[in-house]
Amino acid sequence: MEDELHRLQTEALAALESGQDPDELKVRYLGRKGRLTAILRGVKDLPVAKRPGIGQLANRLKAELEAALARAASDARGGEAAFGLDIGLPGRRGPLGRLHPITQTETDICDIFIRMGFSVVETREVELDYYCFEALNMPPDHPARDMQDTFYITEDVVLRTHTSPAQVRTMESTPPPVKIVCPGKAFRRDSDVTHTPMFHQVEGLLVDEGVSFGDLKGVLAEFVRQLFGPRTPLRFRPSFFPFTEPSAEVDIGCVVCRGKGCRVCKQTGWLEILGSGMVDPNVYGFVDYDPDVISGFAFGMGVERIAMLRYGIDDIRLFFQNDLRFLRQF
Ligand code: 2NM
Repeated sequence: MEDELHRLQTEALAALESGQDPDELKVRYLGRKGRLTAILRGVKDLPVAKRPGIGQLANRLKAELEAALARAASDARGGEAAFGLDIGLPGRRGPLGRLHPITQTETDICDIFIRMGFSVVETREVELDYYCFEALNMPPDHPARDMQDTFYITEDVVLRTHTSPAQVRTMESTPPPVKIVCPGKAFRRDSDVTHTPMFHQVEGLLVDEGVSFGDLKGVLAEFVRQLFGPRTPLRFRPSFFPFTEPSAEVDIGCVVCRGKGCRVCKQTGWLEILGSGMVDPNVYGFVDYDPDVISGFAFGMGVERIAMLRYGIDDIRLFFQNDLRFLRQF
C-alpha cells in the first residue's frame, strides 16, 4: 500500500511536469472517483495497526499534490492568482480630473481672440517697477503705485498688478504690427467677496498703421457676441486709465435680470466686463514706437469676474478653496 502511494505520487508529478492539464489531474487523483481518494477511503478497511501510518502518508501526499497542482494552475494563468488578480474582470476606472473653471474661462477668452488672429504672449509674474508702472505712463508718485495696492519685493521689484508688462515687453522687442493677448496671474493687496490677492487677467493689444477706435469697438463687440451670445446688449462708457486715451469700459446687459435691474447689477441693468482704450502716445515713447506712424488699442479683463457672471457665482473665494464639491460642477 505504501509503494502504491509513492508510485501514485511519482506518476502524478511526472504527468504535471509533462504539461498535462492540472485541472484534469486534480479530477484523476483527488476527485470524488480519484485514485488517491479511493486509497484514503480504503484506510478504514486496513488492519488496525496499519491505519495510522498509511493514513498519515496518504494525507501528506494529498496535501503535497494539491499544492503542486494549485501552483501549476496559477503559473498557467500567468501568476495572476498569486496576486489575487483576475485579468478577466473589467478594469476599475480611476478618478478623472478636469480643468479649473478659471482655466476654462481663460482659455475660452483667449480662443476667441486667437480666431481673430491674435497671438498669445506670457511673461513673468515678478516684474520690474519699470514695466509694471513707469513704461505705462505711471510716474513714481502715481496713486496706482500705492503700497496699499501693490506687493513690493524690493524698491524696484513687484508682483505684477496687471499683465500689461507682457505687452510693454513685446512692443520693446518687436516692431509693429503687434496683435497679442496676454493671459496670466496678477496680484493686488485686496481681499473680499469680489477680490482675491491673486487673480487672473487677459489683456490684449493691437498696434498697426491706421488702427482706430472703430477697430476697438468692432473687435470687442465681436468678442462679447462670441462669449455671451449674439443677442447680448453692449455699451461703451467713457472712462480713464493712465495708459490709454481715450478710454472706455464695456458693459453688457445684466445676464441675471436681462436689464430690468437687480442686486447683481446694482439696479443699473448693466454689468462692467472690461476696460479698454487707445494706447496713450506717452507709452509708445518708452518702447521706441513712432506715434505719428502707428496707433493701437488695448483692453483688459478679469477672468474671475467673467467666470462669476458666466456661472452665476457671488463669492470669488469659492474658486480658490479647492473644494471638489464646487469644482466638480464645471
Ligand atoms: C486695461 C484697460 C485699458 C492696457 C494697455 C496696455 C499697454 F501696454 F498697451 F499700454 N496694456 N493693457 C489696458 C488698457 C488694460 O485693463 C483694464
